[in-house]
Amino acid sequence: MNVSSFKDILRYVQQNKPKKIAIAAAQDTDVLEAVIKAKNLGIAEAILVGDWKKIKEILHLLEIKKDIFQVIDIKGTKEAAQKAVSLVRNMEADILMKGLIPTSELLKAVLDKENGLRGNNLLSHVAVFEFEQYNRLFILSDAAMNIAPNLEEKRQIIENAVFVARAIGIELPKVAVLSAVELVNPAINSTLDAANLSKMAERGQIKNAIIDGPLALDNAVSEKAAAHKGIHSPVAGKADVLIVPNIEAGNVLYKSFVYFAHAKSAGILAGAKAPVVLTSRSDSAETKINSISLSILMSNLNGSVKQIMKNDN
Ligand code: COD
Repeated sequence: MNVSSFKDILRYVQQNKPKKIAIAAAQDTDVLEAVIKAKNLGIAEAILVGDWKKIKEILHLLEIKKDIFQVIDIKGTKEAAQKAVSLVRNMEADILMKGLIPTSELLKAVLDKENGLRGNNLLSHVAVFEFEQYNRLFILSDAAMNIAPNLEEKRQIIENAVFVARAIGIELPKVAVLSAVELVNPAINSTLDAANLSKMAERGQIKNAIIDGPLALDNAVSEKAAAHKGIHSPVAGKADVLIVPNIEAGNVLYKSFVYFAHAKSAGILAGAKAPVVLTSRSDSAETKINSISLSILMSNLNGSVKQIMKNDN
């Protein structure tokens, strides 16, 4: 599969049977609009877990029949999150999506050791971007979950991002571990981590990707900038995946892509037993559908990509 736009992802997931999304605290107009659209596109069904009275009012305002989705009436957001997580855990739903609930509350339910959705890896946020001037998708991580990852956490963040890259058809993704400069500077910790991660990849401690760093953003994405600096690297200027040093750098880069570069975007949590869609209030309707499509793609390929990675190890 070769994917170079969100339209390609949507077309791809439309070829499969609709997936089931469990919405935690579904009493949210934007989220309900997104799942109605996903249903109309034929890509998803939903189980609405939340305050039925409020959900009913929203569906009425949207002029949508109140019985189009299965509903589980739970008023408390914490309890709704636990129920939605359990639906995914018990495989009654394929994907978890955040409704009207604080992110931290949902993440607590997801991270719960006994009843959550933790897999063997760290959970991390993986964002995908489509820019008008590039004919390929870019991946950015972690802009929203892990605050100040250490070396081992960054290794797992890379693994999750590579998993998503391969799901969108980038067989051997080029991963740039970003910092402010492209030379190792002991005073800038992220340059040390980046150099270590590159070496770990060389030694086979991170598989299925070509990894290089430290790289600054310009020489990661612009061949001209890389040539100007005399950087000889298979990743420089050609990166598919951008790994940021911490959540602040990631979040600023994410928002500058959207606000200054008008990038189209999608985001999911990877590394869990199933994809988690964590859209925020400020996300456009298009971003919400892109994120749902991406989560469906991940859910479809979950088994096969995991298998591919297992075989490669
Ligand atoms: N993956 C797997 N397990 C994790 C992860 C993870 N990413 N993070 C924490 N855990 C586990 C820990 O090992 C531990 O067992 C348990 O969860 C609790 O760990 P704490 O005490 O570090 O976790 P919390 O609850 O204090 O914090 C976890 C959050 C994800 C809530 C925290 O990291 C956070 O607030 N992240 C930023 C979220 C945010 O504000 N994003 C911006 C939105 S755009």
